[in-house]
Amino acid sequence: MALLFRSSVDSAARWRDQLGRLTEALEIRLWPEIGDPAEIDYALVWRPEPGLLAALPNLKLILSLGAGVDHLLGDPELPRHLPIVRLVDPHMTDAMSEYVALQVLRLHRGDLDYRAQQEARIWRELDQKNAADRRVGILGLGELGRDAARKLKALGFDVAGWSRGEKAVVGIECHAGPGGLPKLLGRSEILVCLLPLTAETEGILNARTLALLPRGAALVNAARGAHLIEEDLFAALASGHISAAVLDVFRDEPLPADHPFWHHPRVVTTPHVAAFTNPATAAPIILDNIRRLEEGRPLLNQIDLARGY
Ligand code: NDP
Ligand code: OXD
Repeated sequence: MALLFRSSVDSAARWRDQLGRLTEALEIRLWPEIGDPAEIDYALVWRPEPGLLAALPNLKLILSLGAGVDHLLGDPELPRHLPIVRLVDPHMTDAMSEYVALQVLRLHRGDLDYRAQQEARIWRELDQKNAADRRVGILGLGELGRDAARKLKALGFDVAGWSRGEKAVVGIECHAGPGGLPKLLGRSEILVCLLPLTAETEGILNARTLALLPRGAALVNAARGAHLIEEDLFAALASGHISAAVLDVFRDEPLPADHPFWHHPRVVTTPHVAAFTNPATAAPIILDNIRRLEEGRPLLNQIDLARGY
């Protein structure tokens, strides 16, 4: 059995070591040294070049190196008849919830204002709300959104979430579908985006939806840059309707050096690091799915191409 590893992130050696420690049955081939393409059974990939997967005639399964699969679905030659699985790793889920908690607390406790005051040597107490009086809304109640919602709830926040289908999550006010979106937005003083990028969710953070947030609301986008219409966020920040934004993901990554997000006083950026894929914890999960396929058992976290996630 042979697995092709291809990632736009420089992690190939770590993955080869990690997978090699767990199995001798799988020959790991690191792109571009793929040998005979007809010998490749599995492809473990992050942003593979379009056409690469279609050039593997005996491929059986495509495994995403991340939770998202939008990096695959843009390939016009994607072999759509093959199963595609995404990564769901509890350690990654914990990491995302840490990031969300950090940023929600930063916004809740006025950290940007205190940083600005420190810069200007101003000693002034600002208003302090209880977490129970702070309404947080989460777009996406999947693996990541549900965990973040529960952990924010445990910190005392008043949390609601939005998903495609109806959901019940203990302690969380749940909204669903297009009809539920205005309800979620209208109550969200801090809005967190944890949606997959699909045809339906692209550009969902736009002038119309931002306008539905209460005046002074703040945004955390840890999902995908293409969820956000950047010009609309700049306009909402300029008018004061949105008070601050924390952005981990961008339309262009790395964020271009001359991009205005870098020095906007009300924008915090991080370089797509909310939740890394960690070879040590992810490799056993990936191998489990390969074994499942070999043994004819159901795959875990297989995506639905029609839904796009
Ligand atoms: P899941 O597939 O588990 O959850 C997706 C959630 O979004 C589900 O609740 C789903 O609804 C909801 N959703 C999808 N489409 C719609 C829609 N049209 N309307 C309303 N709700 C919708 O994904 P994960 O939680 O595992 O991951 C979410 C995303 O986070 C990834 O796709 C990736 O883009 C991003 N991510 C970012 C990382 C980073 O470091 N910045 C790291 C990891 C992931 P339903 O439950 O009804 O299906
Ligand atoms: C992912 C990511 O989708 O890191 O896993 O963005």
